[in-house]
Amino acid sequence: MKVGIIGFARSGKTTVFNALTGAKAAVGAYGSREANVAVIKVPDARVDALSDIFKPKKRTYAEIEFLDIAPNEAAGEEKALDANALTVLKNVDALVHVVRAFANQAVSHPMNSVDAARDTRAMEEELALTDLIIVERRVERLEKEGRRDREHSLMVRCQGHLEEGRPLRTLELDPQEDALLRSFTFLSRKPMMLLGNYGEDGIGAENPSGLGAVAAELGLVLIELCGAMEMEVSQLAEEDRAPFREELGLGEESRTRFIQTAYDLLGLMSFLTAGEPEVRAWTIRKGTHAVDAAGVIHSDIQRGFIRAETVAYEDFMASGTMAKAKEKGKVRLEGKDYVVQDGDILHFRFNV
Ligand SMILES: Nc1nc2c(ncn2[C@@H]2O[C@H](COP(=O)(O)OP(=O)(O)OP(=O)(O)O)[C@@H](O)[C@H]2O)c(=O)[nH]1
Ligand SMILES: [Mg+2]
Repeated sequence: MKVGIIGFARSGKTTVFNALTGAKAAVGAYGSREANVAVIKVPDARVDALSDIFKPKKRTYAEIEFLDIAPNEAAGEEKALDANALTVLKNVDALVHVVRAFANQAVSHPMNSVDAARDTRAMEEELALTDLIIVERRVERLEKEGRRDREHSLMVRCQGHLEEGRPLRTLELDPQEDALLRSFTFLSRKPMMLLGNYGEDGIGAENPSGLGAVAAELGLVLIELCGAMEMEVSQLAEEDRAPFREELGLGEESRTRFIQTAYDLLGLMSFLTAGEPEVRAWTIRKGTHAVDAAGVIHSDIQRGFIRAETVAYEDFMASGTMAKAKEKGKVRLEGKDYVVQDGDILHFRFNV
Protein backbone atom coordinates (compact mmCIF):
# COMPACT_ATOMS: atom_id res chain seq x y z
CA MET A 1 0.00 0.00 0.00
CA LYS A 2 1.21 3.48 -0.91
CA VAL A 3 0.18 6.59 0.99
CA GLY A 4 0.88 10.13 -0.21
CA ILE A 5 1.32 12.88 2.39
CA ILE A 6 0.08 16.24 1.10
CA GLY A 7 -0.50 19.65 2.65
CA PHE A 8 0.23 23.33 2.36
CA ALA A 9 3.72 24.70 2.84
CA ARG A 10 5.15 24.16 6.33
CA SER A 11 2.05 22.39 7.63
CA GLY A 12 4.32 19.71 9.07
CA LYS A 13 4.29 17.06 6.31
CA THR A 14 7.90 16.05 6.78
CA THR A 15 7.56 16.17 10.57
CA VAL A 16 4.61 13.77 10.39
CA PHE A 17 6.42 11.63 7.84
CA ASN A 18 9.34 11.27 10.24
CA ALA A 19 7.01 10.58 13.17
CA LEU A 20 5.21 7.77 11.34
CA THR A 21 8.20 6.14 9.69
CA GLY A 22 11.06 6.88 12.07
CA ALA A 23 12.92 8.50 9.18
CA LYS A 24 15.17 11.48 9.78
CA ALA A 25 14.36 13.68 6.79
CA ALA A 26 15.22 17.37 7.22
CA VAL A 27 12.30 19.51 8.39
CA GLY A 28 11.95 23.28 8.17
CA ALA A 29 13.62 25.43 5.57
CA TYR A 30 15.93 22.68 4.37
CA GLY A 31 13.10 20.68 2.80
CA SER A 32 14.27 18.68 -0.18
CA ARG A 33 12.96 19.09 -3.73
CA GLU A 34 12.42 15.36 -4.01
CA ALA A 35 9.62 13.48 -2.31
CA ASN A 36 10.84 11.60 0.78
CA VAL A 37 10.07 7.89 0.69
CA ALA A 38 10.02 5.38 3.54
CA VAL A 39 8.49 1.97 4.12
CA ILE A 40 7.12 0.74 7.44
CA LYS A 41 6.24 -2.74 8.49
CA VAL A 42 2.74 -3.28 9.82
CA PRO A 43 3.12 -4.86 13.26
CA ASP A 44 1.18 -8.12 13.38
CA ALA A 45 1.14 -10.32 16.48
CA ARG A 46 -0.15 -13.21 14.38
CA VAL A 47 2.98 -13.23 12.25
CA ASP A 48 5.04 -13.31 15.44
CA ALA A 49 3.04 -16.13 17.01
CA LEU A 50 3.10 -18.23 13.83
CA SER A 51 6.84 -17.64 13.52
CA ASP A 52 7.33 -19.06 17.03
CA ILE A 53 5.64 -22.22 15.83
CA PHE A 54 6.98 -22.61 12.27
CA LYS A 55 10.47 -21.22 12.96
CA PRO A 56 10.64 -19.94 9.38
CA LYS A 57 13.81 -18.74 7.66
CA LYS A 58 12.03 -15.49 6.98
CA ARG A 59 9.15 -13.55 8.50
CA THR A 60 7.52 -10.86 6.41
CA TYR A 61 5.07 -8.22 7.57
CA ALA A 62 2.69 -6.24 5.41
CA GLU A 63 4.19 -2.91 4.37
CA ILE A 64 3.04 0.64 3.88
CA GLU A 65 5.07 3.01 1.74
CA PHE A 66 4.88 6.70 2.61
CA LEU A 67 5.62 9.51 0.16
CA ASP A 68 6.21 12.95 1.63
CA ILE A 69 5.53 15.39 -1.18
CA ALA A 70 8.15 18.06 -1.74
CA PRO A 71 7.19 21.74 -1.39
CA ASN A 72 5.50 23.32 -4.37
CA GLU A 73 8.10 25.09 -6.47
CA ALA A 74 6.15 26.50 -9.35
CA ALA A 75 2.68 27.70 -8.47
CA GLY A 76 3.26 29.79 -5.35
CA GLU A 77 2.60 28.88 -1.75
CA GLU A 78 -1.15 29.33 -1.72
CA LYS A 79 -1.24 26.13 -3.81
CA ALA A 80 -0.10 22.85 -2.26
CA LEU A 81 0.57 20.78 -5.37
CA ASP A 82 2.60 21.31 -8.50
CA ALA A 83 2.97 19.23 -11.66
CA ASN A 84 5.73 17.15 -10.14
CA ALA A 85 3.59 16.30 -7.11
CA LEU A 86 0.65 15.34 -9.32
CA THR A 87 2.81 12.83 -11.19
CA VAL A 88 4.12 11.32 -7.96
CA LEU A 89 0.61 11.07 -6.50
CA LYS A 90 -0.95 9.22 -9.45
CA ASN A 91 0.14 5.88 -8.07
CA VAL A 92 -0.79 6.23 -4.41
CA ASP A 93 -3.68 4.26 -2.89
CA ALA A 94 -4.60 6.92 -0.36
CA LEU A 95 -3.84 10.49 0.63
CA VAL A 96 -3.17 12.04 4.00
CA HIS A 97 -3.80 15.75 4.23
CA VAL A 98 -1.59 17.21 6.95
CA VAL A 99 -3.24 20.37 8.26
CA ARG A 100 -1.41 22.85 10.39
CA ALA A 101 -3.14 23.34 13.73
CA PHE A 102 -0.07 24.36 15.71
CA ALA A 103 0.86 27.90 16.66
CA ASN A 104 4.53 28.68 16.17
CA GLN A 105 5.74 32.24 15.71
CA ALA A 106 8.93 31.02 14.09
CA VAL A 107 7.08 29.26 11.27
CA SER A 108 5.24 31.44 8.75
CA HIS A 109 1.97 30.30 7.22
CA PRO A 110 1.40 30.71 3.47
CA MET A 111 -2.00 32.31 4.17
CA ASN A 112 -0.54 34.37 7.04
CA SER A 113 -2.72 32.89 9.77
CA VAL A 114 -3.34 29.50 11.32
CA ASP A 115 -6.85 28.33 10.41
CA ALA A 116 -7.08 24.57 10.11
CA ALA A 117 -10.69 24.48 8.89
CA ARG A 118 -9.96 27.00 6.12
CA ASP A 119 -6.95 24.97 4.96
CA THR A 120 -9.00 21.77 4.98
CA ARG A 121 -11.56 23.33 2.64
CA ALA A 122 -8.86 24.93 0.50
CA MET A 123 -7.28 21.53 -0.12
CA GLU A 124 -10.62 19.99 -1.07
CA GLU A 125 -11.03 22.78 -3.62
CA GLU A 126 -7.52 22.43 -4.94
CA LEU A 127 -7.96 18.69 -5.45
CA ALA A 128 -11.32 19.27 -7.13
CA LEU A 129 -9.86 21.95 -9.40
CA THR A 130 -6.98 19.69 -10.39
CA ASP A 131 -9.41 17.00 -11.50
CA LEU A 132 -11.77 19.49 -13.11
CA ILE A 133 -9.10 20.49 -15.61
CA ILE A 134 -8.74 16.86 -16.72
CA VAL A 135 -12.50 16.29 -16.81
CA GLU A 136 -13.14 19.41 -18.91
CA ARG A 137 -10.56 18.33 -21.46
CA ARG A 138 -12.11 14.89 -21.63
CA VAL A 139 -15.63 16.26 -22.11
CA GLU A 140 -14.41 18.51 -24.89
CA ARG A 141 -12.68 15.63 -26.60
CA LEU A 142 -15.69 13.33 -26.37
CA GLU A 143 -17.96 16.00 -27.78
CA LYS A 144 -15.59 16.65 -30.65
CA GLU A 145 -15.81 12.95 -31.46
CA GLY A 146 -19.58 13.15 -31.27
CA ARG A 147 -19.70 10.71 -28.37
CA ARG A 148 -22.77 11.10 -26.18
CA ASP A 149 -22.33 7.76 -24.49
CA ARG A 150 -22.10 6.48 -20.93
CA GLU A 151 -18.66 7.94 -20.45
CA HIS A 152 -19.81 11.33 -21.68
CA SER A 153 -22.72 11.52 -19.27
CA LEU A 154 -20.49 10.35 -16.42
CA MET A 155 -17.89 13.00 -17.21
CA VAL A 156 -20.53 15.70 -17.34
CA ARG A 157 -21.76 14.61 -13.92
CA CYS A 158 -18.21 14.74 -12.60
CA GLN A 159 -17.77 18.18 -14.08
CA GLY A 160 -20.84 19.56 -12.33
CA HIS A 161 -19.75 18.05 -9.02
CA LEU A 162 -16.20 19.40 -9.30
CA GLU A 163 -17.39 22.86 -10.34
CA GLU A 164 -19.01 23.10 -6.92
CA GLY A 165 -15.58 22.51 -5.40
CA ARG A 166 -16.54 19.06 -4.20
CA PRO A 167 -14.14 16.11 -4.48
CA LEU A 168 -15.08 13.11 -6.64
CA ARG A 169 -14.86 10.78 -3.66
CA THR A 170 -18.21 12.20 -2.51
CA LEU A 171 -19.91 11.43 -5.84
CA GLU A 172 -22.03 8.31 -5.67
CA LEU A 173 -21.33 5.91 -8.51
CA ASP A 174 -22.39 2.41 -9.45
CA PRO A 175 -19.59 -0.20 -9.72
CA GLN A 176 -19.33 0.17 -13.50
CA GLU A 177 -18.96 3.92 -13.33
CA ASP A 178 -16.48 3.53 -10.52
CA ALA A 179 -14.40 1.18 -12.66
CA LEU A 180 -14.52 3.63 -15.55
CA LEU A 181 -13.29 6.49 -13.38
CA ARG A 182 -10.50 4.41 -11.89
CA SER A 183 -8.50 4.48 -15.11
CA PHE A 184 -8.20 8.26 -14.74
CA THR A 185 -6.51 8.13 -11.29
CA PHE A 186 -8.34 11.27 -10.17
CA LEU A 187 -6.79 12.70 -7.02
CA SER A 188 -10.04 13.84 -5.47
CA ARG A 189 -11.43 10.32 -5.85
CA LYS A 190 -8.68 8.75 -3.76
CA PRO A 191 -9.55 7.89 -0.15
CA MET A 192 -8.20 10.64 2.06
CA MET A 193 -7.54 11.06 5.75
CA LEU A 194 -7.32 14.38 7.48
CA LEU A 195 -4.39 14.69 9.85
CA GLY A 196 -4.71 17.53 12.34
CA ASN A 197 -1.15 18.44 13.34
CA TYR A 198 -1.62 20.19 16.65
CA GLY A 199 0.86 21.97 18.89
CA GLU A 200 2.41 20.86 22.16
CA ASP A 201 -0.15 22.88 24.15
CA GLY A 202 -2.96 20.68 22.81
CA ILE A 203 -1.72 17.44 24.34
CA GLY A 204 -4.47 15.81 26.37
CA ALA A 205 -7.19 18.13 25.04
CA GLU A 206 -10.34 16.92 23.34
CA ASN A 207 -10.19 17.59 19.58
CA PRO A 208 -6.91 19.52 19.92
CA SER A 209 -6.76 20.34 16.20
CA GLY A 210 -10.27 21.83 16.27
CA LEU A 211 -11.04 19.91 13.08
CA GLY A 212 -13.77 17.63 14.43
CA ALA A 213 -16.68 19.62 13.02
CA VAL A 214 -15.29 20.30 9.56
CA ALA A 215 -14.13 16.68 9.20
CA ALA A 216 -17.63 15.47 10.04
CA GLU A 217 -19.18 17.97 7.64
CA LEU A 218 -16.92 16.91 4.77
CA GLY A 219 -17.08 13.21 5.59
CA LEU A 220 -13.36 12.92 6.24
CA VAL A 221 -11.76 10.54 8.69
CA LEU A 222 -9.75 12.61 11.16
CA ILE A 223 -6.63 11.59 12.98
CA GLU A 224 -4.94 14.04 15.32
CA LEU A 225 -1.38 14.08 16.47
CA CYS A 226 1.24 16.46 17.71
CA GLY A 227 3.78 16.08 14.94
CA ALA A 228 6.70 17.70 16.72
CA MET A 229 6.36 15.55 19.87
CA GLU A 230 5.63 12.38 17.91
CA MET A 231 8.73 12.95 15.82
CA GLU A 232 10.79 13.38 18.95
CA VAL A 233 9.45 10.12 20.35
CA SER A 234 10.10 8.27 17.09
CA GLN A 235 13.80 9.15 17.32
CA LEU A 236 14.16 7.67 20.82
CA ALA A 237 15.45 4.19 21.53
CA GLU A 238 12.63 1.63 21.41
CA GLU A 239 12.57 0.97 25.16
CA ASP A 240 12.36 4.66 26.05
CA ARG A 241 9.30 5.42 23.94
CA ALA A 242 6.48 3.99 26.04
CA PRO A 243 7.58 5.63 29.32
CA PHE A 244 8.06 8.95 27.51
CA ARG A 245 4.59 8.76 25.95
CA GLU A 246 3.12 7.90 29.32
CA GLU A 247 4.81 10.84 31.01
CA LEU A 248 3.62 13.31 28.38
CA GLY A 249 0.12 11.85 28.10
CA LEU A 250 0.51 11.18 24.38
CA GLY A 251 -1.78 8.14 24.33
CA GLU A 252 -1.51 5.18 22.00
CA GLU A 253 1.36 5.11 19.54
CA SER A 254 0.59 7.31 16.55
CA ARG A 255 1.86 4.75 14.07
CA THR A 256 -0.49 2.09 15.42
CA ARG A 257 -3.41 4.52 15.35
CA PHE A 258 -2.54 5.59 11.86
CA ILE A 259 -2.27 2.05 10.48
CA GLN A 260 -5.59 1.10 12.08
CA THR A 261 -7.32 4.14 10.61
CA ALA A 262 -5.82 3.61 7.16
CA TYR A 263 -6.83 -0.06 7.10
CA ASP A 264 -10.38 0.84 8.12
CA LEU A 265 -10.65 3.67 5.61
CA LEU A 266 -9.39 1.55 2.75
CA GLY A 267 -11.30 -1.56 3.80
CA LEU A 268 -8.11 -3.59 4.07
CA MET A 269 -7.35 -6.78 5.95
CA SER A 270 -4.65 -9.44 6.00
CA PHE A 271 -4.41 -13.10 5.25
CA LEU A 272 -1.45 -15.20 6.25
CA THR A 273 0.77 -17.84 4.75
CA ALA A 274 2.83 -20.02 7.05
CA GLY A 275 5.53 -22.55 6.38
CA GLU A 276 9.11 -23.39 7.10
CA PRO A 277 10.56 -21.05 4.46
CA GLU A 278 8.43 -18.03 5.36
CA VAL A 279 5.63 -16.75 7.58
CA ARG A 280 4.00 -13.79 5.94
CA ALA A 281 1.08 -11.34 6.14
CA TRP A 282 -0.52 -10.19 2.87
CA THR A 283 -2.77 -7.16 2.53
CA ILE A 284 -6.00 -7.39 0.54
CA ARG A 285 -9.31 -5.57 0.36
CA LYS A 286 -12.20 -7.00 2.34
CA GLY A 287 -14.40 -9.13 0.12
CA THR A 288 -11.51 -10.49 -1.99
CA HIS A 289 -12.10 -13.94 -3.45
CA ALA A 290 -9.59 -16.75 -2.88
CA VAL A 291 -8.49 -16.77 -6.50
CA ASP A 292 -7.64 -13.05 -6.37
CA ALA A 293 -5.86 -13.45 -3.06
CA ALA A 294 -3.72 -16.06 -4.80
CA GLY A 295 -2.89 -13.46 -7.43
CA VAL A 296 -1.46 -11.17 -4.78
CA ILE A 297 1.21 -13.81 -4.16
CA HIS A 298 1.87 -14.74 -7.79
CA SER A 299 -0.01 -14.60 -11.08
CA ASP A 300 0.86 -18.28 -11.74
CA ILE A 301 -0.90 -19.34 -8.55
CA GLN A 302 -3.94 -17.36 -9.62
CA ARG A 303 -3.92 -18.80 -13.13
CA GLY A 304 -3.49 -22.40 -12.01
CA PHE A 305 -5.71 -22.10 -8.90
CA ILE A 306 -7.26 -25.39 -7.79
CA ARG A 307 -8.17 -25.01 -4.10
CA ALA A 308 -7.22 -22.95 -1.07
CA GLU A 309 -6.51 -24.96 2.07
CA THR A 310 -7.91 -22.65 4.70
CA VAL A 311 -7.76 -22.48 8.46
CA ALA A 312 -8.73 -19.55 10.65
CA TYR A 313 -5.85 -18.18 12.72
CA GLU A 314 -7.64 -18.79 16.05
CA ASP A 315 -8.51 -22.37 15.08
CA PHE A 316 -4.92 -23.04 14.13
CA MET A 317 -3.56 -21.58 17.36
CA ALA A 318 -6.04 -23.64 19.40
CA SER A 319 -4.80 -26.77 17.61
CA GLY A 320 -1.10 -25.98 17.74
CA THR A 321 -0.06 -27.80 14.56
CA MET A 322 -1.45 -28.14 11.06
CA ALA A 323 -1.84 -31.92 11.54
CA LYS A 324 -3.96 -31.39 14.68
CA ALA A 325 -6.04 -28.72 12.99
CA LYS A 326 -6.75 -31.16 10.14
CA GLU A 327 -7.65 -33.92 12.61
CA LYS A 328 -10.19 -31.60 14.22
CA GLY A 329 -11.66 -30.76 10.83
CA LYS A 330 -10.65 -27.11 11.06
CA VAL A 331 -8.83 -27.08 7.72
CA ARG A 332 -11.25 -26.55 4.84
CA LEU A 333 -10.77 -26.79 1.10
CA GLU A 334 -12.19 -23.64 -0.43
CA GLY A 335 -12.84 -22.82 -4.08
CA LYS A 336 -12.17 -19.76 -6.22
CA ASP A 337 -15.15 -17.77 -5.00
CA TYR A 338 -14.50 -18.19 -1.30
CA VAL A 339 -14.41 -14.77 0.37
CA VAL A 340 -11.17 -14.64 2.32
CA GLN A 341 -11.51 -13.66 5.99
CA ASP A 342 -9.15 -11.55 8.07
CA GLY A 343 -6.54 -13.86 9.61
CA ASP A 344 -7.16 -16.83 7.35
CA ILE A 345 -4.06 -18.97 6.96
CA LEU A 346 -4.07 -20.05 3.33
CA HIS A 347 -2.18 -22.66 1.39
CA PHE A 348 -2.92 -22.62 -2.33
CA ARG A 349 -3.00 -25.74 -4.45
CA PHE A 350 -2.35 -24.83 -8.04
CA ASN A 351 -1.27 -26.30 -11.31
CA VAL A 352 0.46 -24.48 -14.16
N1 LIG B 1 5.51 23.83 17.43
C1 LIG B 1 5.34 22.94 16.46
N2 LIG B 1 6.03 23.11 15.34
C2 LIG B 1 5.87 22.20 14.35
C3 LIG B 1 5.00 21.10 14.50
N3 LIG B 1 5.03 20.37 13.35
C4 LIG B 1 5.92 21.03 12.53
N4 LIG B 1 6.43 22.12 13.13
C5 LIG B 1 7.44 23.05 12.59
O1 LIG B 1 6.97 23.59 11.36
C6 LIG B 1 8.05 23.73 10.44
C7 LIG B 1 7.70 23.03 9.15
O2 LIG B 1 7.67 21.63 9.37
P1 LIG B 1 7.91 20.60 8.19
O3 LIG B 1 7.66 19.24 8.73
O4 LIG B 1 9.20 20.85 7.50
O5 LIG B 1 6.70 21.03 7.24
P2 LIG B 1 6.48 20.63 5.71
O6 LIG B 1 5.01 20.64 5.49
O7 LIG B 1 7.21 19.38 5.39
O8 LIG B 1 7.16 21.88 4.98
P3 LIG B 1 7.52 21.99 3.41
O9 LIG B 1 7.97 20.64 2.97
O10 LIG B 1 8.59 23.01 3.36
O11 LIG B 1 6.26 22.43 2.75
C8 LIG B 1 9.28 23.13 11.12
O12 LIG B 1 10.03 24.20 11.64
C9 LIG B 1 8.69 22.28 12.22
O13 LIG B 1 9.57 22.17 13.31
C10 LIG B 1 4.27 20.94 15.73
O14 LIG B 1 3.51 19.97 15.94
N5 LIG B 1 4.49 21.88 16.67
MG1 LIG C 1 8.60 18.95 3.83
